[in-house]
Amino acid sequence: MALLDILVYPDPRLRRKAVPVTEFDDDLRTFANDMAETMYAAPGIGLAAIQVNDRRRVIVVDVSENHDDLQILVNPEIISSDGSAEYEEGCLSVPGVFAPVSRAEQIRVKGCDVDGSPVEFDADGLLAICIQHEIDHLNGKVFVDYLSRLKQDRIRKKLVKEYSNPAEQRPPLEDTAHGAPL
Ligand code: GNR
Ligand code: NI
Repeated sequence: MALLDILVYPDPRLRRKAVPVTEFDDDLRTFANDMAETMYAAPGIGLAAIQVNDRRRVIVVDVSENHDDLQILVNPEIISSDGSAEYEEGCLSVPGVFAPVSRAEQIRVKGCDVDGSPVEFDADGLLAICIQHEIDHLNGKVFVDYLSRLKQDRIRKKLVKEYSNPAEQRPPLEDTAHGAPL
């Protein structure tokens, strides 16, 4: 088990599009378990691989109070959605920032488990919000993208200052072992 470093907005690596998983091997299982450990330690209710600088389409979610309802979803997709609901969102990659975001209220999710077996289920409530938030990450999207430009500018400035991570000081983009070229 290992804790992974979480990228902080506006790190450009959060903008990369994740690639479908094709190899359901021990490395994937270890990585997914490390993601879950990282999510629980943060603590958070979800985590997308892109946030820990890995390009695979993998998310982990657990919206339970007792941390006993972990779901690891590989290549997740929303195949239908209904209604809309607003919720005060936060993100481990945007620490200390919370803002209302409107999303679908109910979704049907399709994907695989960590062994590559197909899964399909309905989600609503916080689970539906969290899965939409995580799939956004896999597509290079962060919840602040739904806010006004003014709010985005304020958040960017605050986090650049707090985490002193202006683009010039960061290492160049590099591909992870499983990342496809940009
Ligand atoms: O821990 C998290 N809480 C949260 C609260 C409201 C809406 C979405 C989330 S997901 C977030 C963890 C995270 O950043 N996942 O990408
Ligand atoms: Ni997030």
